[in-house]
Amino acid sequence: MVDTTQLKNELLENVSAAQDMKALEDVRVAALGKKGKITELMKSLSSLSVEEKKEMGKQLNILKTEIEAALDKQKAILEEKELNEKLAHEVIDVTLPIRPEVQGRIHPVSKIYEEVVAIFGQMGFDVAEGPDIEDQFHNFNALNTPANHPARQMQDTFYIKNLESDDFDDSYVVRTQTSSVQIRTMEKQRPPIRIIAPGRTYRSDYDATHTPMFHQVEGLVIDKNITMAHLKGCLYDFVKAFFELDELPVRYRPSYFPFTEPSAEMDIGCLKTKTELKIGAGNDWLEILGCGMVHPNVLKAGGIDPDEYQGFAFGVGLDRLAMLKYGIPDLRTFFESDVRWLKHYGFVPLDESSMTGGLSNNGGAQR
Ligand code: 2NM
Repeated sequence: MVDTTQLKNELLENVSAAQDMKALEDVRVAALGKKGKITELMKSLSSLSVEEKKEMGKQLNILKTEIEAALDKQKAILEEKELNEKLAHEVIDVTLPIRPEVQGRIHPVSKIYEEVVAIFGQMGFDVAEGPDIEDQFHNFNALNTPANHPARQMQDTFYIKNLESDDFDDSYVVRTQTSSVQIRTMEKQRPPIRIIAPGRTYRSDYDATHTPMFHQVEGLVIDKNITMAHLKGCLYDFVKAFFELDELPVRYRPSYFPFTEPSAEMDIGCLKTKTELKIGAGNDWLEILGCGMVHPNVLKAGGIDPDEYQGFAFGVGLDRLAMLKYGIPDLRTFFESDVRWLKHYGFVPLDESSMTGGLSNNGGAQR
């Protein structure tokens, strides 16, 4: 019978001497591979007596387990070493000066975001934010969107399983609109309320004008004696400021949203030719946003008495505004991170959007 102690010490030494993955693999093969030392010993068991076979087999199994454990431990050490070396190599010095040929640009959506915040900011609106992942109460129920409403069907909404519950009603969603932020604001703030909620929203949709993630701004005003006239005045001022026009024809068409009553869609006057879209002139109309008077059920869900307070709300797509204002034909290109696209459609940093200093910096002349 062979004494395995010496073999064990020898193998353990080899394991800890292995300084990279390749060397460690060689040690493993030499011990446990087809022709490895432990494997060979196991094969030789058949020539031993029954008693010896039992004793030796036991020793070899223990040895095998010990060597495997040592190999695993050394593997973890080497992996961490490799990762640290890689991280040290790939470190980026963010204080280095930029290379002029790769100067960063402001994405058109960020630009539009700044413009919209600047306009509503001057009208006295605060910016409110909320989570991208919402519970169904804030995304649907509180917005007067009952369980059987088409907007809740699987093809539109991305659901996220609640790990603490198998009940589908407890699933989370990635918000389909930012109205959930308005509900959260009503819950914690008493009227008067005047907020806009800009941010990312998500729906299962994909073509030239729809992407699964897109950007919205929704606005909410709640006070005593708020009427549709306030809504119209506010939104008229907004579109004129946004398109940087003194005159802009608008019209409202009746529409339906579960969270507003009455609901409307706002169109702006434009001229559509084969090659161009000119906003502010001509006999065509372009749909620009949805709006309405906040439904009493929504006020109630937010803890506000609809007999005492009224409100108006609106929602507008930031990506769509960017496409219209800066003439970008395909929405999908917004999210492809192509630096050539960004160089063409992006904006030079540091040109801030403000109502006094120029909203879009001469309609994009400084791109
Ligand atoms: C829209 C159109 C109409 C809206 C309603 C609310 C809330 F929370 F107050 F009920 N927020 N946003 C609204 C109303 C959104 O998007 C097209």
